[in-house]
Amino acid sequence: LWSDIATCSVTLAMIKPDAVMKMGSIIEAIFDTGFIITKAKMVQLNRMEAMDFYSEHQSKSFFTDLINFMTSGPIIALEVIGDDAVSSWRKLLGPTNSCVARSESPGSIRARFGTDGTRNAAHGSDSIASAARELEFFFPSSGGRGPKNTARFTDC
Ligand code: RTP
Ligand code: MG
Repeated sequence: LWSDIATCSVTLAMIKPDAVMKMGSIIEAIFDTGFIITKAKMVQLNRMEAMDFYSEHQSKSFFTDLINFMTSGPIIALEVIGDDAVSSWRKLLGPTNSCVARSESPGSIRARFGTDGTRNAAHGSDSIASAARELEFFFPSSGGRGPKNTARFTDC
């Protein structure tokens, strides 16, 4: 049971536009590593939404490239739970740059499914506070229109 693992926690994983066609392999890697997916949503971000999500990077030289990339097609947002989810998901992701990932962490998601420093297949929250903000961004507690998500994973 997940309740036996004191550090069971939650993070926001995202499959980026370059890797949506490889979602099957990425989701398989998520389960093979022992995570559980508790929410999932495919959406295409508009520029305002992408700039809001990545607002911490607005002054960076790569910001425009990042926003162009992140709005170029649909993404898949995932709520992922597991043992120390924030850091263990980022470990599975590998280094930010997929070229670096292929030399330093060959089995990682970014090594296997990403292309370069921008097109790097997937995202992971970088702290527990970021995870809370990013999960609220994609899965607002108010819910919006449509069926309410009443699924409960009570063994975590
Ligand atoms: P992420 O937030 O997407 O999980 O990635 P990260 O923490 O590993 O890297 P971060 O520094 O937060 O950068 C966010 C995303 O911006 C793009 N990027 N491009 N060309 C560049 O130098 C560069 N640096 C970062 C990547 O898509 C990166 O994941
Ligand atoms: Mg980041």
